[in-house]
Amino acid sequence: MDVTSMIQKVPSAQNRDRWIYLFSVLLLCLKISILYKWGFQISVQSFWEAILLEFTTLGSLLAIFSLGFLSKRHRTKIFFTIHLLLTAILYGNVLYYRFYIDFVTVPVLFQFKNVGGLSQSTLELIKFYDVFLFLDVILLFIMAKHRLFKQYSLSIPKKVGKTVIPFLIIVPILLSCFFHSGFWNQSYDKELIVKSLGLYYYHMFDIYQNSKSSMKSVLADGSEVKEIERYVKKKREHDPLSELHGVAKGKNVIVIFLESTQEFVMDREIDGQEITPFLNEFKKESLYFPNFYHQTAQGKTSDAEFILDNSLYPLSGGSVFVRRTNNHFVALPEILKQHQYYSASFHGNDAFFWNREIAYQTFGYDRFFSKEDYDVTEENSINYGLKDIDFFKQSLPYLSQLPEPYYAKFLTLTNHFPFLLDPEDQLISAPETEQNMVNRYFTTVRYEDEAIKNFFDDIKQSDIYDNSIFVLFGDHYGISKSYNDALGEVLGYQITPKDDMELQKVPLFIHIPGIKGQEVTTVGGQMDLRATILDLLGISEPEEALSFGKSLLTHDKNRFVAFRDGSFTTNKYSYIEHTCYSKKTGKKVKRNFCSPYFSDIQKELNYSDKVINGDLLRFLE
Ligand code: GP9
Ligand code: MN
Repeated sequence: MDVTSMIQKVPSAQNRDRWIYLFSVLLLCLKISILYKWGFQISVQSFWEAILLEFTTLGSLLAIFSLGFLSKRHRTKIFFTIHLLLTAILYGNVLYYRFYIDFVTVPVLFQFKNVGGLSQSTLELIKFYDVFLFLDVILLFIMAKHRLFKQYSLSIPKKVGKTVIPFLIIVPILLSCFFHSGFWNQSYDKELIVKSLGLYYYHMFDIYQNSKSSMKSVLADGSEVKEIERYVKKKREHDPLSELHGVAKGKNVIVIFLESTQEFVMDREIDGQEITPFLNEFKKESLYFPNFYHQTAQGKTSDAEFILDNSLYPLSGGSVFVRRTNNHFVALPEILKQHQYYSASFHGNDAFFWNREIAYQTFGYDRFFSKEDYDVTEENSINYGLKDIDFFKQSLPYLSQLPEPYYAKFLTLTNHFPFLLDPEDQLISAPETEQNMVNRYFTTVRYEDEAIKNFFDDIKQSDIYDNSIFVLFGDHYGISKSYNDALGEVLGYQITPKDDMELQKVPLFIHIPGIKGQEVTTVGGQMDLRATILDLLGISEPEEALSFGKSLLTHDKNRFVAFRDGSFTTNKYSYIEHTCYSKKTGKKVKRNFCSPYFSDIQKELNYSDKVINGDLLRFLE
């Protein structure tokens, strides 16, 4: 390289643009590299993987910033704007990741209000040290304004500019795609994509994936349905009828979503006081499932609702409630309608939240009792809406007027991040970890337990109780991985990756008046709820439905619970972050113990995506 050409004079404006270009790319690259490790906890397995990630990120930045050179004027302003925009995208990801341990996807932007929007939940996630993430922006601004470095001319020989920069943009990404070729098939594993492409190429890939999936429903011709049908049939083949098949025939089905309630709260005390005194007793009179997992993703409660009603996997990006309400579905309300059931959902929040008012029409609900059906005042509401105790109180008169038999779904709300409670509703003292959010969680769960107790006290006074079965379950986690240190303090052990999966257990109770309580240890997930309810009602899955769940009351040693990111658990093994663990010993074991499940799990997640993205159920009518 001709060094003298590096120091020859170039026109001053051009010179400033080049310095800004160089610094923008390098500063942003440095910032992201730090965040890969400390902000996003990307687990790189080897030195080469780490280097590739650095270079793909550098390449993406060079590519994006190079666009500025397409303009002949205002380049400094353009570089600065790009820098600001990329920093905003980065910070958006940092905030989202802090709670959800996940990366932003295009659909998340469309459901912005539902992931906290600009509410207290978001403010809770902002930390004072975040200002450091904007230092480079200030530095660049000063550089541009005061024309720092103007005495040093930055000249890049044409040859170098034409070869080195394109080389840096293209070669690392090609190498990385080759190195991580698996991500094409596992495009639901977002950490793997970010690891393979770097954050900014990940976002481009996500935009590409989303536009592709929108096209899928236009292009689908139904030819894929047969293969999926075969798979579903085979999965259910040889399933014996459960002993409780049809035991609840014709009864009302009352489902209660326990907001953010995880299994670890059961039978646990804080300062000698039970967190869930009612539920601890209730489980003795119910079928209780201690090995039941939530399978939700970015759609949170709406995913739990979608899974329950459709027995399909949620999308890896965004919520079906928001993205796919024009599809044809064969949801639980529709199936039950064929058996003369009326369906209603009850929720003390706005009807538009999670696009419920539209989604419920798609799924066949007859009535949605939302915020406007309740008397909501400053005193009886907190956080997202009506307090649980008032919610149940005000819902009962509506419930008793529904035509029987009915399927009624209650969505509780008070135990929602950031777990706010008025002092008069705090029924136990909070633990005293350094994370207030974690401490508050236990008090809102205790409040929720009280609300459920009141509901059952009231309902037992009416004849609804004897004519109904009750299904109560946690919709998703409340305490995300980010708070593991504080949570570990309360639970009394240090949380490791394998514990993370066990912490995704949520309590499930099926209470059938007249049937003795027992613990059912089957390993299952929310995907299995619909099959279990239909099993109890003595109704079989309709021919025109494609669903992947299995009744939790039938025995099957090949069961697995697959999660949206491709991890899974069985009665013996758990597969987490590409590592196989024995559940008995908690130790890593050889991959071959987990590998027999790989193919079915990948198939199921892909088939489910195909059903949703291709709107395939319309071909089965
Ligand atoms: C709000 C309720 C809670 O209406 O569904 O939403 P979440 O954040 O848990 O999905
Ligand atoms: Mn929820």
